[in-house]
This record gives sequence, structure tokens and C-alpha cells, in this order.
Amino acid sequence: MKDYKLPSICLIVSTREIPEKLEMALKSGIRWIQYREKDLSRREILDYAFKTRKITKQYDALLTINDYVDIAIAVQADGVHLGQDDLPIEAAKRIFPGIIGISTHNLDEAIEAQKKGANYIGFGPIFHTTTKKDALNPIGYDILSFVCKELEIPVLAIGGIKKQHLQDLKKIGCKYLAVSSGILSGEVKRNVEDFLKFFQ
Ligand code: 3NM
Repeated sequence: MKDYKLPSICLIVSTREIPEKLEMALKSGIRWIQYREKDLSRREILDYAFKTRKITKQYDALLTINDYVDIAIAVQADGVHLGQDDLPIEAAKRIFPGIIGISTHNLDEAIEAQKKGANYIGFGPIFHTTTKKDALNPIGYDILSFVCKELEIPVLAIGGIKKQHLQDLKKIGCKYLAVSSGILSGEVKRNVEDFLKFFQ
């Protein structure tokens, strides 16, 4: 399996953050963007994915597209992020040459994802979140810590992660984060700087 060097923080943006907040986050040091949009048509998502590709290229940042392998191919994204109900990893690997990540919510899904050849997993929700409409109950630190130690591929803690959690997350062995509101709510530049102090 090809080994990718992934930045420690994946910032999840939706369409409303394109372009202003997206650019501010990149200017402030974020080097991995996931474009995640659940409410627009595929045609619209494709248009915004193209825009996001253009902007991320200017900052030499990775771009992954949530859910849609075809859109990831069309815009030449670096990766695709799958949900448990999207294309299975094996099928995505047949048609997509780049980074493949998948959302997982328990130990079994995490182990399965690694076995199937995922390049990284999202693991969560660690805390309560309103960003994902159908988010499950928070998992908490203990199982996250176990999964981070058990897996060889990067484990991105996700779900409700805010500045005040960063020290504890580091302490339990978490090396990667996927964050949306914790960086995009309030002052983006300041938030990015605070996150990068812990997860560089
Ligand atoms: N997936 P925020 S939680 C997109 O548990 C997403 O799989 C999750 O946004 C999962 O940082 C989540 O604002 C929301 O909580 C992440």
C-alpha cells in the first residue's frame, strides 16, 4: 500500500466557507482540506469542488472530497473520504488512485478499514457535535486511545473537537484530527494558530 504523509489536521469545509474562510485557514497554515457538502446537487458540488481544488493548489494543500469518488476523480483531488454506506474501499481503490479514507465509529469498523487498505480512518464522534446531522453518541477518550495505539494507519479523531481538548488528545496518543466548527466558528486565523501549536 502506498504510504502518504498526511498533515496532522484535516479541516472539513462546506460550501458556505468557500472561498473566504477556506482561504483564511490555508493562509494561516492548514494543509489538508476535506470538502464536505450534503445539501447541494452533485453538479453544484462539482463546481465548488473545482473551486476548492484551485485554491488548495495555490497553498500546496491536500484536498479530499467527501462521499463522491467521481467528483474526486473529476477535480483531480488527492483523496476521497468515504462513509460506511458509500462505495466500499475495495471498489473505490479500483477506480481511484489516491488517498482513501473512511469514517469509522467503533473498533470493528476501524480494524476492518485498515484490513481493506484504507490510507487513514476518521474515528468518532469523540464529543458531541451538531455539524453531522446523524452523529452517533460520543465515543470518548478511552476507546480512541486504544484505536490510535492499535492501528498502523493514521487515526483522525473527529467530532466536536475544540481547542480545550487538544492537550488531552495529545496525551492519550492521538496524532491526527479532523475538525470543522472548532476552527471555522469564530476567528479562523486565531483558531488555526491555536490548533497548530498542538498538532503541527
Ligand atoms: N463525521 P465538528 S463527526 C463530519 O463521527 C463528521 O464520523 C463525524 O465536525 C463522525 O468538528 C463529524 O464541527 C462532524 O464536530 C465534524
